[in-house]
Amino acid sequence: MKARTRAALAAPALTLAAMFAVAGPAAADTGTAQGDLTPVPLNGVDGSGTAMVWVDGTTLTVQVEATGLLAGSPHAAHIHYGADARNQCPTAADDADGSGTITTSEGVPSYGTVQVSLTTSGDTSPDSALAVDRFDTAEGGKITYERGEIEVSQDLADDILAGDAAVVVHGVDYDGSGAYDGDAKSDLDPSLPAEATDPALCGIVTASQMTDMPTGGVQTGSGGTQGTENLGLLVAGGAALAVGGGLLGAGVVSRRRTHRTDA
Ligand SMILES: [Cu+2]
Repeated sequence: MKARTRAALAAPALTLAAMFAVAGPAAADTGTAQGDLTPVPLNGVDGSGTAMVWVDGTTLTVQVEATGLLAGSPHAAHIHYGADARNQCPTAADDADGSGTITTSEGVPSYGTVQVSLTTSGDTSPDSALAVDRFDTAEGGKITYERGEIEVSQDLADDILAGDAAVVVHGVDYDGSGAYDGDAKSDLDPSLPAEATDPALCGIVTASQMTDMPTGGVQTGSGGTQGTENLGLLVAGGAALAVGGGLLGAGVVSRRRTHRTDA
């Protein structure tokens, strides 16, 4: 009996602990960081863009809009940060080997390493840094990216809110051929041309006034967007059906009353 009582007392205590554990992240910092994306020097990109990051505890929603990118090609995009980095975008002085271009590696002393891969679906960790099939393709040279529910470490969330993270969009066209090609190999993956991975646009995102989340709710990348939207429609449809059913029920009731009054 005594053991049973103890167990019964322990259960609510655990539940309470679980509730606090859930409440923890929600009580963490929230805020937004945003920045303008500008061409990485020497890399021949005539483009621009904006990046916005909503931070809610350790969950990010990221929006990136950019133009002037190589059309019809996928553009890897990441949040970069480095504790030892300058937390700036590269300058022409970062062309360490004097090749006349800034490679991704040459940008690392300024913007740090890949922390988040801004993929359209699936994994968002640095493991997906070169998952070219899961990055946005620049239709007409433009990308419009939005994804929510990106989980990061508390440290990175703090670094972003501190204004130390960079959003970098990769993929350039040095020879103007209209495709990723050329003899120069990527410093990240020699099976890819350097054009596919060299940085095109960069922007440091810094704390900004709290801005409303994207309208239409948090979407989970273009891969997951479809599903989320459908889910939203399903839910909305279900609600409408419930309301409709209620109205129908009311109609039936009033009709009955009318009948009764007539009778
Ligand atoms: Cu990157």
